[in-house]
Amino acid sequence: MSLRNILIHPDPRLKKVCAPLEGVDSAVRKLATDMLETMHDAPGIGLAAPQVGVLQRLIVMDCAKKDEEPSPMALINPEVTWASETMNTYSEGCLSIPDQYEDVTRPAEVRVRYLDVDGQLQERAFDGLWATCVQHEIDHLDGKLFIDYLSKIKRSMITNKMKKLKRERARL
Ligand code: GNR
Ligand code: NI
Repeated sequence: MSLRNILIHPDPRLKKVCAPLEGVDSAVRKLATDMLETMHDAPGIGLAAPQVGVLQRLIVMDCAKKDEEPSPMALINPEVTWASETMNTYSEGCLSIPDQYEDVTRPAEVRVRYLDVDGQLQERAFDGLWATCVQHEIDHLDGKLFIDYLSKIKRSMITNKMKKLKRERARL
């Protein structure tokens, strides 16, 4: 297990459309394990491979509440196959945009098809925080961040804050 460095917005790698994985091998399983460890350490409830600089379609999540059993998941080449018409608004954050939270409205329920770490095709329904999180993570694979749902003015304010944060971190 090893922690990976999380990229901070703005970074050109966070804007790329990621490539599908051709199969599931030990390198993919190692990446998934490292990403889960990095996500828990952050701490966060989800993480997408491009956030650690890997431009491949892999996401990890664990949206279990503190009083629930942990339920870590890794999803390879995830695709939304159905989205509810009912929408849900959540105050979203992102490990690549630290300490910034804004309301985002998305479908309340989705079905997602993906490969698990054993290379088995799976399809699962997500609701509540899980539904928000899986859509936020799949957006990362298409180079999309939650701030892309905000007004231009809010987005540029947040981007400027992140540029400042990166300058300060670089000076240390
Ligand atoms: O840790 C995270 N929390 C979160 C809260 C509301 C909606 C989405 C998220 S995902 C985020 C981790 C992250 O940046 N994943 O890409
Ligand atoms: Ni994110």
